[in-house]
Amino acid sequence: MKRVLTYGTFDVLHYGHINLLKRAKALGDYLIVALSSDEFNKIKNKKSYYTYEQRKKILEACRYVDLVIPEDNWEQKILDVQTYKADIFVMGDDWEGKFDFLKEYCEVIYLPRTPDVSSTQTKDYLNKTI
Ligand code: C2G
Repeated sequence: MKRVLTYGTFDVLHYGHINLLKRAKALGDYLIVALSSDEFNKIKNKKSYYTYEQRKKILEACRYVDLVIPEDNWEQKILDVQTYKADIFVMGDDWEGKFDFLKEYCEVIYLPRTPDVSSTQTKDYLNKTI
């Protein structure tokens, strides 16, 4: 039973997120998503359209996601890997190298981002068309 762990805000869920979640799940049998809390988004300077609870509900409806846990800070990853017995840590390659410190605890894989789609782009487009 290979357990995969990934992190993110996943606001205004789009096919780039789904591509990431699908490939992450395909690396194992069980996918845990640590979802950025609204407070942590502030620390990341990210303003999400949907609240944590709304983003959690949307992610839980995704067939590739088995468990959603909160991401509250930058420092929790090592403890999360140990607590949830993650075998593989996965992130999009915009984070390439940033989490290599986890290699002591689990496999670290960066996957190519899906080009030309982002929550920001979608929100900007919708703002223009309203
Ligand atoms: N992603 C992707 N392709 C896109 C957009 C996003 O593969 N077109 C991936 C990102 O690389 C990330 C995941 O989808 O692995 C979630 O993206 P965000 O919600 O933007 O995550 P981010 O704000 O980068 O948070 O501690 C880590 C942070 O919480 C990561």
